[in-house]
Order: sequence, then C-alpha cells, then structure tokens
Amino acid sequence: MQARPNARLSTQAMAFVLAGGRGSRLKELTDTRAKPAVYFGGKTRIIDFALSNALNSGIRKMAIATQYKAHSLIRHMQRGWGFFRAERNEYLDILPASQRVAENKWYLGTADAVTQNIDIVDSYGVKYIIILAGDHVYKMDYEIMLRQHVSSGADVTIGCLTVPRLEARAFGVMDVDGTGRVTAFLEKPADPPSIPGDPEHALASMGIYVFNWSFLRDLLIRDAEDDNSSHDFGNDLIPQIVKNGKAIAHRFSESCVRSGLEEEPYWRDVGTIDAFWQANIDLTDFVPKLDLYDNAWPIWTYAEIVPPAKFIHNENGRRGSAVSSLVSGDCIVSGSEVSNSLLFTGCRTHSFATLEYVVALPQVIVNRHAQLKNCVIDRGVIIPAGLVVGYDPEEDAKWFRREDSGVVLVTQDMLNARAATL
Ligand code: ADQ
Ligand code: ADP
Repeated sequence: MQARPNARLSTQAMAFVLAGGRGSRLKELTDTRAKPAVYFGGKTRIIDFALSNALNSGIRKMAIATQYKAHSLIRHMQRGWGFFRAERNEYLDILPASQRVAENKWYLGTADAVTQNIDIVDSYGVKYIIILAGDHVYKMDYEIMLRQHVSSGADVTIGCLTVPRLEARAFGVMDVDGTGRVTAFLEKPADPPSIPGDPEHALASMGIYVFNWSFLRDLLIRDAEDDNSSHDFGNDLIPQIVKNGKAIAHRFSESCVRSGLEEEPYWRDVGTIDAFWQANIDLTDFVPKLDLYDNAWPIWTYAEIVPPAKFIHNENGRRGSAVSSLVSGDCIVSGSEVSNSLLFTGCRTHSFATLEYVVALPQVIVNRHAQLKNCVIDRGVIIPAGLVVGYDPEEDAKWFRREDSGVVLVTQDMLNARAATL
C-alpha cells in the first residue's frame, strides 16, 4: 500500500488487543468472564477503554485475541462494536484461540496470540501494529506514540509510566538513557530497580508496544521455532529487542500532556478487588481524574436501550435519592438513600435501604432495610431484606470476600451459601 505523505499514521496501523487473560486477582468477579469483560464505570466494560482509545486515535482496523471465558466478552463485542464496515476499509475481528495453526494448540504466551493470527494481520495490509492489553483503564492518543515510533526509527516503542518502586514487581521494569532508548528490561523483578535519582519510583511498561509489522512478523516466526521461549512479549520478545535492537520508551505522561486528554495522567490496572472498587468510587469525586463526560474522547460501549433512571418516594413519603453517585439507565431508587456509589444498568433499591461507597453491577436488587457500605456487588445479585454489609468485619469475612482494606465482594453464590445455613 502506498502511504499518502500527510496521512495520519493511524490509518496505516492496526490495534491488536490481547484480551485472553483471566485476571485471577479479581477473584469471583472473573469466575465467569475474562478481566477485559468486567464492568467498569457505570455502563462500560474494561475493554471499552483500549478499543475507544484506538477508535478515537483514528485506528479502524482491530483484532481482539480472546481465550479464557470469552463468552461474555464476545457477546459484548458483537453487540457494541459491530459497526466496522469492510466497504469503508474498517475491520474488527474477534480471534478466539481456535487451534488455527495446529491441533491442540491454544495461545501460549501473548506473542503466540499474534503468531497464530499472522495471516489475518497480513490481510489487513498495515504498516504498523500496536499491541494493547484489553484490561487497563486510561485514555491515550496512540497517534502520538506512532509518530514517535516512526521519527525515532525504533524496532519497538514501549508505552511506560512511573509507578511506586515496590508496585513495579507486577510490571516489566526498564532503564532508559537520555535519548529515550531502553537499555535494560526486567519482567516482573522481585527487587525492581528505581529510576536514577528517584529511589521511590520505577519506570514500568504498560504492556503497550508499537512495531513495524514486517519487523514483528519476522521476530514472531523466529520465536515460534525457539523451544526455550515462552512466546510472551514481556518475558521473551521485549528483552530480546532491548538486547539486540532498538527499543524506545514512550512516556505516557508526555503523551497525556501533548494530547491534552487529562490534566493529570490517569492509568489504572484495576486488577484487584481493592483497585477495582477504588477506581470506580473515584468516579464519584466532585471532579474525578478520569473524565467520562468528555465529548472529544468518548468511551464507546454496548448500551441496551432501557428506560431512564427513576427516583421515587415510597408510600410513607420516604425519599429515594442518590448523591455523588453514578446511576445508569433502568435503575429505580425507591425510598432508599444512595451516596458515593455506582449503580450499573437495571439496579433496584428498595425502601429504607442505604448504600454508601457501593459498586453495584447490572441488575442488582437491594431489598428493604439492607445497609451496604464499601462493597462490590456482582451482577444480578439479590440482596435479601435487612442484610448488613461493610459494618462488621467478622460478619463480612464469615460470608463474603473481605479484603484487608475492608472492601467486601458479594456474589450470589456467597449469599446462597449463607442462606443455606440460616
Ligand atoms: P501482565 O500484566 O502480567 O504483563 P499478561 O498476563 O502478559 O500481562 O497479559 C497481557 C494482556 O494479554 C492482558 O490483557 C491479558 O488479558 C492478555 N493475555 C494474557 N495471556 C494471553 C493469551 N495467552 N492470549 C491472549 N491474550 C492473553 C504485561 C507485560 C509487562 C507489563 C504489564 C503491564 O508483560 O511487562 O508491565 O503487562 O500491565
Ligand atoms: P456478564 O455478567 O459479564 O454480562 P454475560 O454477558 O454472559 O456475563 O451475561 C450473563 C447473563 O446472561 C446471565 O444471566 C446468563 O444466564 C445470561 N446469558 C448467558 N449466555 C446467554 C446467551 N447466549 N443468550 C442469552 N443470555 C445469556
């Protein structure tokens, strides 16, 4: 394909979204769905952030590799992201690990998820490929990263951000020289090296990579034949390029400033119950760091057409109210008080119930006199009348999943087990 000289690079790029991981630290929230399919922010699911970023950056070719418990994710993609049109040169392919290369071969590492689909990427005819993780919440203009990749002549450009040094154990950690070149890369080190001159912080990989497709293609073919490789970007490919080629760091903070998307860089791996609860509750702040109301950078999702949210007095005149809260469509808040909480689509709260700092996923029903605080309620859970959660650590821990922070996760299975003993 002959590139037009002034075209946005995103028109010559595809996004390859890795969405196969379970996200086991989210515990029961990922028992039936992969982490990218977990709900976030009142209406959306986590994967909508990476896909919306790609769309808003001008990318019109996307592939999503799925594996673990992909049903809910695939249905979401089909319902919400089915508007790509081949006649406009737009493609969105869902690529379940489907033994396309050989029998009995699921995706091994993250790199293998691309290797097994080389022919599909070839068919897109793109010059650049951007590898994304489907399980992070942030806004980012990938066009800025693509430009840096092209102007620096890198083999790979790696998105990175500054994190507290000890948290960096969960990341790929890198050293960068004055020109932005990555000089060392350690995948999930037990004792992460700090940024020179800043002992409290480390430079962490966001798991976002830009490659020229021809370069990555050759690398993947060689990697597939290497029996010592785990076929993973973070474990194998990236360290190899850092050693033998030219890896360049792309700073998320700089990209935020240049794109003007956020005043303060905002990126979250909502990978634990605590982090998931906190990032959702943060959205109830007076001015949250993550702005979901920015028309210039919409976060697209699948939304059912449902009636508006409704707030009603009960027959005794008790007010149904929600303050500092995000309340989605088809919710009915009846005679109950909701504060600093998120009610996803289709929740019902009944009279005399109180909800404070609650993340209620879709179709949660809270019956009368229930008192809920500091908790996450899984989709479709029916909270029995009078249930108290978040006030008594011992009671919480007896029936539900209580994190050390005091945040409690409630699922229907836990409630059923509790009901069976009463
Ligand atoms: P991890 O966070 O451990 O490290 P990893 O398990 O490799 O991430 O998963 C990355 C993405 O790929 C996730 O979105 C996951 O859902 C998906 N995925 C995992 N296994 C897959 C498979 N077999 N097939 C398809 N998709 C799969 C990575 C990097 C680190 C970096 C962090 C940033 O290795 O260097 O710091 O991401 O979060
Ligand atoms: P999530 O909770 O992540 O949205 P799903 O989107 O898979 O998970 O929705 C789960 C709900 O949808 C459950 O109530 C389940 O019974 C129902 N469900 C699951 N599979 C289907 C299907 N193929 N068609 C219609 N409903 C389904």
